[in-house]
Amino acid sequence: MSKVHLLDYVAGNIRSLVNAIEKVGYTVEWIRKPEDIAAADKIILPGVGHFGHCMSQLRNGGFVEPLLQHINAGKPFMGICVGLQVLFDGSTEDPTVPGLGVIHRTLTKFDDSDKSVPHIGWNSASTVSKEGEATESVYGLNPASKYYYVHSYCAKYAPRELDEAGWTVATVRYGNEEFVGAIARGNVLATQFHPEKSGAAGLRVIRAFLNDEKSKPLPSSTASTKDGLTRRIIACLDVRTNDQGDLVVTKGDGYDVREKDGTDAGGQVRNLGKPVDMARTYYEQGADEVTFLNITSFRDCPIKDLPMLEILKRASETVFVPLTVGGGIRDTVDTDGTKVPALEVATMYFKSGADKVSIGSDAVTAAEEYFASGKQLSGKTAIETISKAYGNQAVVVSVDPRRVYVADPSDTPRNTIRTRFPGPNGEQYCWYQCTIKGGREGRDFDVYQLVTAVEAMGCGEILLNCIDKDGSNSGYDLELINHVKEAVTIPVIASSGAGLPTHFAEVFERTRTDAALGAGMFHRGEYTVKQVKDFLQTEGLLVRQFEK
Ligand code: 1PR
Repeated sequence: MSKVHLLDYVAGNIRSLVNAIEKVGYTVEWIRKPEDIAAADKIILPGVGHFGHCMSQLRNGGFVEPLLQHINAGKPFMGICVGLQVLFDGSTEDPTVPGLGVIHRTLTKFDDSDKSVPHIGWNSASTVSKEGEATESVYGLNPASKYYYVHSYCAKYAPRELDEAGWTVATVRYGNEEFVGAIARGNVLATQFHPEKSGAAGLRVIRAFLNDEKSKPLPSSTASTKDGLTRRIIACLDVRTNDQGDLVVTKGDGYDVREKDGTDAGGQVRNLGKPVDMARTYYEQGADEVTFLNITSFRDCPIKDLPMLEILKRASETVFVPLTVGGGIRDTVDTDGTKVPALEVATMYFKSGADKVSIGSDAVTAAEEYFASGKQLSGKTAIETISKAYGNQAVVVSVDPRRVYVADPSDTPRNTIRTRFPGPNGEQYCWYQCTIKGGREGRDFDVYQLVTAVEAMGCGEILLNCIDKDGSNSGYDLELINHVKEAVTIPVIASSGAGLPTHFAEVFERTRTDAALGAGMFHRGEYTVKQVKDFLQTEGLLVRQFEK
């Protein structure tokens, strides 16, 4: 088998990239030291997290000069995400750290006054000529396809500096900003998006680079998709062991995952199927992301044997869209008494194929301490340590709130809203109480406080569940979503309550949510992800089409 050299200079999720390279028929050789570069024919440089951290890893490792020699010798080089960014002169993310200086532009942060940042989701990368027709496919790029982006900094598109320097630029628009989605010149290709997480469209780009297919004509029928971020649909699998010890996908209603049998203890744990098989099914139905939530955290299991690690390894071999894993991401004591920091737990998940980790209970505890300390950051929380190492786009906080009704806002110090759905005694106001331990323990702390604290700590996205709505098939809590969207600029995923395709249209049309999640309605086979996306398209909403 032909091979490609991979430079893993910064901890990150490269298992998915290795799986994607092997999927297109190549094997990976690792670059461990600078001398290995001279022996490499093709090199791929991945990268997640901070520009400065990645550049300092390259410099401290002695890789900069050999990489520039490889590029200047005309040998094939591909940079992915921060692996694209380091090709530039620099980035305002770390103004004192020079880049490799191959592309003479400086990256800047997205304007977050009119949109969520990071830019997370599926967007275009189009080399459509100024006359508007798509003429050629540069390295397999297709203006009709969508690709997965997750970044806060970008290279604004500047025709003079780039095109006149001989670069072919695939541009992409986010809000009112047009930036570089992919860029190519001679032996160099770089993508801001993650081709290894962009389904078949992304695999096509990796295959074209590895096969040295710089350009080929596009079918005349190719039409560009509408510019902009698609509506992101996420399938969520709550995972736990059933009473027979088997790992199953289950689903609660109001977080109660046991069948109703008239007893207080409840019946069997709902068994809705096998996690890896169901994840693949949802990928093939067009899910834009898949989330696994380990809802029992396997308390008596050695860390290295966590069943979710194996699930991620197997799922990432066939699911080429982002994978998030939650449940038990916190400082932990192993079964032998060894202390295992949250960062180490997260690293095990990233190395097993996760792209994002989701933190629930621990985030509430950290946020309470943040407020108790007068909004001082300790630098020691799971959120801070993991986002510092892997970038904020790798850290999701999962919120498990429930409504607490009050007759008047003055009845509580918590952040209240006026609700259109009065409480049991006609209360016109409510606040959203944070809970931990899967909803089993309520805290005197509200969701508005939680999300503002975790955003300050470096969380990149909010998974906004709702205990009152969970499993209800009655639609999302739109008031909760708007309440949270007023508090943060990071993306929010609406979760809990979806039962019909119209619920997805409703949440996108009546809130500013950045994504919408479904669980029970998919697991029970009532609707497929494709049916939801097809319905959204008929409603005029932009969705990504699954490509085989
Ligand atoms: O606290 O960091 O160990 O994380 C535990 C994680 O497990 C959290 O993300 C928490 O939300 C989740 N969790 C814990 N217990 C349960 C439970 O159900 N007993 N699942 C649970 C919460 C939320 C979604 C669900 C949506 C959509 N489930 O996973 O899928 O509510 O459901 P629907 O579309 O069927 O309405 P930590």
